[in-house]
Amino acid sequence: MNRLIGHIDLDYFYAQVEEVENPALRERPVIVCVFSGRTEDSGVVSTANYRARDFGVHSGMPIVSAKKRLEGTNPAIVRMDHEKYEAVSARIMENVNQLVDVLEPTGIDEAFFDITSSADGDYDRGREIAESIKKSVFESEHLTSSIGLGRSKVVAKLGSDLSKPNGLTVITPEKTSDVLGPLPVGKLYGVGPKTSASLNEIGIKTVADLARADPSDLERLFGRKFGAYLLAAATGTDDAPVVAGLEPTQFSRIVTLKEDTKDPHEVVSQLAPGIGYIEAKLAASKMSFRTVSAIGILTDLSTKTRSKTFETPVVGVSVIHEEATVLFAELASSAGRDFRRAGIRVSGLAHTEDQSSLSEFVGTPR
Ligand code: DGT
Ligand code: CA
Ligand code: CA
Repeated sequence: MNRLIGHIDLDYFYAQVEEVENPALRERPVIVCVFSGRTEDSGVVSTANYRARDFGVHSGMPIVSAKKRLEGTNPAIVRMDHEKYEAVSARIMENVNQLVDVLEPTGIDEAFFDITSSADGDYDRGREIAESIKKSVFESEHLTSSIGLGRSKVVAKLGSDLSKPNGLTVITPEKTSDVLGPLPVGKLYGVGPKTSASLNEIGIKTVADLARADPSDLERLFGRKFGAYLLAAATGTDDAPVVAGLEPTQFSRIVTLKEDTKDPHEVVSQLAPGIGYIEAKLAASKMSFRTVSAIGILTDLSTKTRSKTFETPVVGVSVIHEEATVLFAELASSAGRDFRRAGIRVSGLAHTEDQSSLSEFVGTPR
């Protein structure tokens, strides 16, 4: 199956958080500053909104220089409040974690995610999921973000950068070399100014140049491991997995049906391997679930979902088979169309070990 790896990066993060808190700032250049305290203005710009960037202000610039560039523009100079941004970041990560298969936060305002399974390997479906992530972050925190979607972490990261701000770049496997090829090598994740300069010296300027480089040349210059990485990065074939940084909150599987159908028994029988996959995930992570959802993607490509939530956590999947048939029958009668794709999701996950320790705890007199 095609891998669908995403990278989300929040736009001008600290400054945007300040704008959300104080919307009047949107009309002005905003610089978020780290004051060193030596003199009134000593310190650096942590980040700036895009209005301030138009005047050449950027992260890491001395506050004095930024102020000079912004003379006469009525700039807002805001003191950095790291705890505030951490709190917003934590809420966003929790939120996005619920919309993807696996989330790997890699910084205060960015994370990789894997949606291969939720999207059933399909890039149109992947685009919809990415749009729903952007929408959810905007609706919950009023922040815009940029997302890249592609076959590898390197491609995804590059994509989020290409679309900034408030963008979505979907780079399908077929388009990968066309999109990456013309870019300078320095755009690749893990290729810093030093590596870039060494590559340029041997005539490798673009990603396309790097993709056709002689592997033994790269190995000689950069060592076996990094040499191989560079080649994989340039061809979009790096297979580094997205490693869960947050507990999963759901497991899901969506399949494309062999034929469009309304028959719930047929749908569930084709979903059997998917339910097996969910069973394996639950067992491997020792988790129970509370909610089963049936997801139907109809012939007009609209998505309908129906869920059942149990009073107590459920271990094992026999109940999924039973409930799925009921839920798909309900979906079919209300939808009026055939299903083209169908999926199962379990959510409300909890560690089964926590439950046993909880019941022991409850049984202990206090
Ligand atoms: P973007 O992603 O280009 O729209 O803008 P930012 O501001 O989100 O940039 P990013 O993603 O590189 O960094 C995320 C946050 O990290 C940023 O809002 C502030 C902080 N940050 C980035 N670079 C620096 C720096 O050089 N110094 C300090 N103190 N903080 C920084
Ligand atoms: Ca950012
Ligand atoms: Ca970032």
